[in-house]
Amino acid sequence: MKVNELNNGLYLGAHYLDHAQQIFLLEDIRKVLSSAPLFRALMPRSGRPFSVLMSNCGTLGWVSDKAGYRYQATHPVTRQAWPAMPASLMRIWQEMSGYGAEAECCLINFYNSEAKLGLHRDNDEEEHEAPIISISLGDTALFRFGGPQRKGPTSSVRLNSGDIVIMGGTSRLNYHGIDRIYPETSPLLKEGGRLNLTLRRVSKKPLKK
Ligand code: MD3
Ligand code: FE
Repeated sequence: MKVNELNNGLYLGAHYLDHAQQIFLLEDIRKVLSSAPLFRALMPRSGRPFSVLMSNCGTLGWVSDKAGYRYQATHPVTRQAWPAMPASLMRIWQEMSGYGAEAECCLINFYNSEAKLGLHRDNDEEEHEAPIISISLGDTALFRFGGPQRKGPTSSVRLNSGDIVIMGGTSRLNYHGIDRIYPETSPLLKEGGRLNLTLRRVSKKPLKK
């Protein structure tokens, strides 16, 4: 696999997962979603719904509602603990993060052909030393990334099914978003659309004794 540095600490590994690996991972994600269904999060204050549907697995999940953004241990609708992180995702984190502790959260984003995610930074984690790792499944997305300031210049790249993105170093807190989904560009999801998985460390590593 060739890994390309797009920006300081921002890496793209095209075709990280082959088709068979994508099918196995998708099976694991379907199991997660059968007990922790996708929900529609609301933006803080305005209460406007995200066009992206979300769920999580791991010990913590990212949620958003009128009260704000946060990580919490339970699904906002079912009130149950999030399903455990599948071994397939733990392996990817171990292989690619270079971080000496487990990921605590996998945020699952589902995009239908109309969904987008506006330019934002991921800053709700306590730990910024760990990278964020993204895996794309299904239809191709147009990913836009910039720098530490909202108004700075941006570049765009297409993310295809099976691609991995690693956001570490100085890119960890940079602005990014998804401008569009290209319908019918992947046969992986029968219903169409795109799943994005982001692996995250939320809390600081316990100090070594
Ligand atoms: C660059 N997700 O869930 S993943 C998100 O495709 C999110 O669903 C997008 O942004 C998606 O927060 C993009 C790639 C990504 C994730 C986090 C980053 C890129 C990043 C953090 C810093 C810089
Ligand atoms: Fe993000």
